[in-house]
Amino acid sequence: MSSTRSAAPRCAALVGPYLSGKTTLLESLLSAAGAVARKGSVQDGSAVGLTSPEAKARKMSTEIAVACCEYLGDRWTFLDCPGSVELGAEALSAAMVADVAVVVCEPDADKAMALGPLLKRLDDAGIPHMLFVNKVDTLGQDGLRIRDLVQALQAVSARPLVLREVPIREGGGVTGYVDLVSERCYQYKPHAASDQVPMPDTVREREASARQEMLEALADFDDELLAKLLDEVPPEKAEVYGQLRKDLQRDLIVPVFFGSAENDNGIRRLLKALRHETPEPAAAAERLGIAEGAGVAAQVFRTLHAPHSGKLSFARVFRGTVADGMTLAGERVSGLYRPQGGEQAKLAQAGPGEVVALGRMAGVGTGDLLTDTGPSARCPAWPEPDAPVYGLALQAVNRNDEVKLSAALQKLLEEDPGLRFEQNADLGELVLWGQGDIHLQLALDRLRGKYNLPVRSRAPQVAYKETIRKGCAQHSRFKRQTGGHGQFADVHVEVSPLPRGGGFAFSDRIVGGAIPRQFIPAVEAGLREALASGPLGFPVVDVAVALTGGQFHAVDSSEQAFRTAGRQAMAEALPKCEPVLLEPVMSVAIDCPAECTAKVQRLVTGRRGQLLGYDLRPGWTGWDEVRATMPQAEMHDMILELRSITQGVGTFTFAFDHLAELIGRLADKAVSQRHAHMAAQ
Ligand SMILES: Nc1nc2c(ncn2[C@@H]2O[C@H](COP(=O)(O)OP(=O)(O)O)[C@@H](O)[C@H]2O)c(=O)[nH]1
Ligand SMILES: [Mg+2]
Repeated sequence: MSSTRSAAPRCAALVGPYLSGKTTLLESLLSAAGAVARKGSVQDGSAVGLTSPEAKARKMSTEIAVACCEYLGDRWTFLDCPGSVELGAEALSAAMVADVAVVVCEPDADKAMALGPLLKRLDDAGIPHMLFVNKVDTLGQDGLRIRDLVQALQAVSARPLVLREVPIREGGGVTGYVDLVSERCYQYKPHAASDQVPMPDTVREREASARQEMLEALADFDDELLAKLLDEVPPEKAEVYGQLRKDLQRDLIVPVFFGSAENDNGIRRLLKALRHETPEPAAAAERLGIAEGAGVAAQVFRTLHAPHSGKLSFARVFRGTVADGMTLAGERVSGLYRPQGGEQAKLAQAGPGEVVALGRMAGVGTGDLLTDTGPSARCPAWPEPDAPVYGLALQAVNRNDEVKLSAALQKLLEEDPGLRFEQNADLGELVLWGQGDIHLQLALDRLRGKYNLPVRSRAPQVAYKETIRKGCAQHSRFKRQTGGHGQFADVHVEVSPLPRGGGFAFSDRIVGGAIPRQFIPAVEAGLREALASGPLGFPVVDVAVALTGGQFHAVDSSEQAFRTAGRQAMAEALPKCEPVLLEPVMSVAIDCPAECTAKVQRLVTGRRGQLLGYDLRPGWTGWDEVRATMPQAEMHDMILELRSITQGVGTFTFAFDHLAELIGRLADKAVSQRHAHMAAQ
């Protein structure tokens, strides 16, 4: 099939759940292609896919790793992606620029649900993808049948899954496979290419029915093939390959392969399928909205601040030739590299299809399309980061690192657009937001490791407020005699509660000049100052104050004195007005697979939430959206529980809704924590 040979290097992203074996698969692919002499391992941190100190320390992928190889004369770039749901944005970025995504999964039907959101994202973006069921070495003789797994996975895929090979199972488990197009039969050999063997009689029937299913799936998208099947005319192999290629390219079908990355089984089969069926880079370019034409176009999919080389923008070239020193997006390319795992080899130039790292492009960000004719422009198809669901309050261990901290956070945000930070002035807190604890701990590790900035983190404070339940009249006098002239101000106020959301209202009911006009704004300012921290220690809201009377002294009264009197009046009045704590309540929409809806509802009520109802999640088949209101105090670690009851796929969005009175044990606890916090300041 030389017609499928491509001069331009093609690119496959390895995506799928954490621990499914992507990094091991990369190692196996590189080893089958002869690009590594000896297979590295995840356990000892020697795998090519573990590039950063954080990844090596955790023995898990924490960012996209790039690795190139050549197989049967074709050049390939593999992008090994993190599998953690918290780092999903990174995986999607890689898939965006790839020609095909290989979704790696485990042979476990109970874990099928975990693949749903990833498959949907790939479909939404129109990214061709195939499934690789890894770890078939763990299937015993009576273990799960691949066809049952495919059926379970079909429930979470909008596109038909098309089995491309059937397993041969003998003795202990899967020992080989029959390729359903060539109908050749292969026997696995440990860490080596499989041997072709005669087809055992035991699989003949299964092979024929699986092949028929495959052809019928293809015929759904091609009338000519359908006509042949109806007439029982066997299609040519070349035609079948052609259909497979065409349907994969248009993301109409999801071919399914299997094997064992650990034992290097099924790897050459996968490589050959990639070779024959992966679309040309032009298809990805079209998907990204890159028009054909002259000039350079490269799409940035990752940004890294590397300790030695400085900022690196990882990009795939789709048009023209990128050269070191040229001007791209109005900036000079200062260093052009071919990434290979954690290493960068210097390059003079790179052409269409290649994945490169561009040095020191200060104004360029992930998602930008770079051309040699204008400024960088964000790719319109580029996915927006998911809304954050987990926050941690940060504090530099060394106080004088505060300025360095915000500069380093800016860099982290450039590397990871899914992070946000928020300066909460009321609470004096810097809160880092992201997708979960792994995501944020990773950011903190980078602050410590790369920027030498040790930081402490804790759960963010809840923005409690307080108000009053009843009113009172208050007379306060401020009088001081110090040496020369003294200070004097006397005020009568009436304090009363306002409805929720009322804020603060001041009215002036002074008659007959009991307090001269010019001092009244000072009284109001003093009253307002006292609202910053009420008797419970929180900002006071929903209070009205009327200034009803007072006295002044011709010499000793001043704006300052009336301001102090106002503040004092408020401080003295509030404790008499039955202060009560108000807690922020959020409106929340929780998305989950429908089989988890009941559990999610229990999660909501278990966290003092009020269920408002649930509906189908718009645009998602088999998913619900549960609507509720929930106290902010209950939401800090909610994502952890939500993930644990939804195989990691549940998610939510939230927004402030209202303040609600909080009394009893929880209120007492919040107040005593606040007082302890204030005492420690
Ligand atoms: N039995 C078996 N284990 C595997 C296979 N592939 C990977 N593993 C193991 O699964 C674990 C996770 O592998 P890794 O490649 O890091 O998964 P990733 O998170 O998808 O990158 C490691 O302990 C691997 O040794 C396989 O084919 N068979
Ligand atoms: Mg990995």
